[in-house]
Amino acid sequence: MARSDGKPIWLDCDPGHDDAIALLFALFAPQNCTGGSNFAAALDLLGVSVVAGNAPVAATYANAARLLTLYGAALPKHSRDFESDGVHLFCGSEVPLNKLPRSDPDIHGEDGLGGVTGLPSLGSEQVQKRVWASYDVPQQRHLLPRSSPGELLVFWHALLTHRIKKGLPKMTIVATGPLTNVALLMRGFPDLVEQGIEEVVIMGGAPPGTRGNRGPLAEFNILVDPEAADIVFNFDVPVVMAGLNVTHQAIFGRSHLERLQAHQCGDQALCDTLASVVTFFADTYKSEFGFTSGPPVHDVLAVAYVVAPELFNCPTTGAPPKRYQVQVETAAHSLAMGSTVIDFYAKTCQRPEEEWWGRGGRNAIVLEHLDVEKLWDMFFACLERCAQRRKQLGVSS
Ligand SMILES: [Ca+2]
Repeated sequence: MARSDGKPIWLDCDPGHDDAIALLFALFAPQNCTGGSNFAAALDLLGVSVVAGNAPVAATYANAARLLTLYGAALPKHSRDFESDGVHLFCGSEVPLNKLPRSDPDIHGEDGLGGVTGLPSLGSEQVQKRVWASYDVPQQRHLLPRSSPGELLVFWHALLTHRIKKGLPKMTIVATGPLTNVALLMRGFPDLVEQGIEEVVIMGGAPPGTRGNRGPLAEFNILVDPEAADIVFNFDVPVVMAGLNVTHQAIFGRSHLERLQAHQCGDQALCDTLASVVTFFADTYKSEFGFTSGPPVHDVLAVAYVVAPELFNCPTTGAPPKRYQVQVETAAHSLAMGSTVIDFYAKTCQRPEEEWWGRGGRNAIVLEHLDVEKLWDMFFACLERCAQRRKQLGVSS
């Protein structure tokens, strides 16, 4: 099929329980999540790349391939298919730019999707087709390609060049893992980023006043690769930050879980798998951080912002999120490593915001408010659309 006319996005992620649900949003978010009958796609997901983060990159790659298969995402016809609605998948960096790799088994299990049931197996024919769909030379006898951010960068070069030459709309990057791959793109092809990227929406960071979750002041994604985050925040392209201050509002509570377990979309297998995602995540968030009402599904916010930025307006004034200068602490010896320092009163901004999104200016929009119930309305609309897709493919229960 031809591509949809939704907003073109690329998802760079490290699945991950909340990445799994972010991917559902990226594939199926409708333009109108509460209107019932309007099922036009809000987004056109061009591809997915993975990075080392919640788990080593081999695991996040396998998880992304299994999730794309579960959701019934279309396969690209070949490695340079830019025209059909296929969703490309690439394996990005296995290490941060300048820090030792670290993963997060206490929250996500050893393989990144601990406790999740009902996913198609890595060795199955459908998942293997997905694993190799965007690689020209399958490596015989291996279930996964070797990690090579070079393959991803070469593909991004071809994709962005194609889109710029054809005059297609700029692509938004949604990043829900450490920012290694996105930083490599910015360092490798700055001109293509300037011409071909609309904005970069990240889940990451913890504004001053918010506790970190994996450092005293640091959120996990930024902590894993602070140098990459420093590059991304200070590139002259709009950056939107969904940090812990706002993602901790996105609690998938008991009533939402019960609604999911009621199988209203008619696809019991899909609902049960997603319920296992949420339940494991709820358990680890309870034991690790004392969240008793449900897990904060951080990563969905970055995708939801692209779909419906009005969900993040101030509930009392209706004002949109504000833009500030954000800088990242990269010093390895500092207790504050990976913290995101925000200049709320613009005391250090040296350049007017209308001309500059880079270093020294107001370089990021910082999300602070969230309409939680509309977010979960969107989740159930995505679920319904995914169930319809799986029914068309004949894979639902
Ligand atoms: Ca993630």
